[in-house]
Amino acid sequence: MITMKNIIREGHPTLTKKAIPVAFPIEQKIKDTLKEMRQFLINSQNEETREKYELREGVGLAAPQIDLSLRMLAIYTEDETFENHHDYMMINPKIISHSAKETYIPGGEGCLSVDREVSGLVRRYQKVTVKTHLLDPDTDELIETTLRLRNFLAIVFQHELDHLNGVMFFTKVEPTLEGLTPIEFKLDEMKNENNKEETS
Ligand code: K1U
Ligand code: NI
Repeated sequence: MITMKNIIREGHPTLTKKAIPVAFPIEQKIKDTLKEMRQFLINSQNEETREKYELREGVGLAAPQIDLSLRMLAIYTEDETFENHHDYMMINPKIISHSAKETYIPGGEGCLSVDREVSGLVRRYQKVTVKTHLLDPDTDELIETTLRLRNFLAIVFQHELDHLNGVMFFTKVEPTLEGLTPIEFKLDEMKNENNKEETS
C-alpha cells in the first residue's frame, strides 16, 4: 500500500528529472504499481482510510512522486461540475494539441510532494487532447486512446505531466493572471449562494 512515506518531497533529485517511457510489453510489476498509485488516490479520498493512514487527499499522482522515473500517472477525481467522475491510469501520455485559451485554479495548485503553502497562480491550457495508453483496472488490458480533457481535469493532467518532465508547479507560479478566466467549481457557487441566503 502506498502511504505518505512512499511519496518523495521537493529537494529529491527524481522530482526534477525527466522520466523515461514505459517499455512495451509492460511488465506485470509496472501495471501493479500503477494500480497501487490509483488505490492511493481512492484511499486518500475516503475519510476513514485517510485518517487511519495519515494520508493527504489527492486527485492525481505521477510515478516520479514515488521515486519511479517512468512516464505513467493516475488521475481519480470529479470534474469542476461534480457531475462526472474521471478515473485514468495513463502510460506514456502525450499532448497532441491544446487550446490557445489558458486558465488557472483561483486558489492556486497543491502538490503531495510539497509540504508548504505556495502562493501564486499557474497558467494552464484550458483544453488538451492527449494520446495515451490507458490501463483497465479490472482486466489489466491496455487500450490506446485519445482523450479530450478540459478545465479542472486538463489542469490536473498538466500538473501530472509536468512531474513526468521533472517540472514542479512552484517554478511556474505568477502573482496574478490578468486577462485569464479561472476555473469555476459549481459546488463553491452553490455554497456561496447558500451563504448569501443565510446572511441576507
Ligand atoms: O501531483 C500531485 O501532487 C497531486 C495534486 C494534483 C493537483 C492538484 C491541484 C491542481 C493540480 C494538480 C493533488 O491532488 S493536491 C490535492 C488537491 O488539490 C485536491 C484534493 C482533493 C480535492 C480537490 C483537490
Ligand atoms: Ni504534484
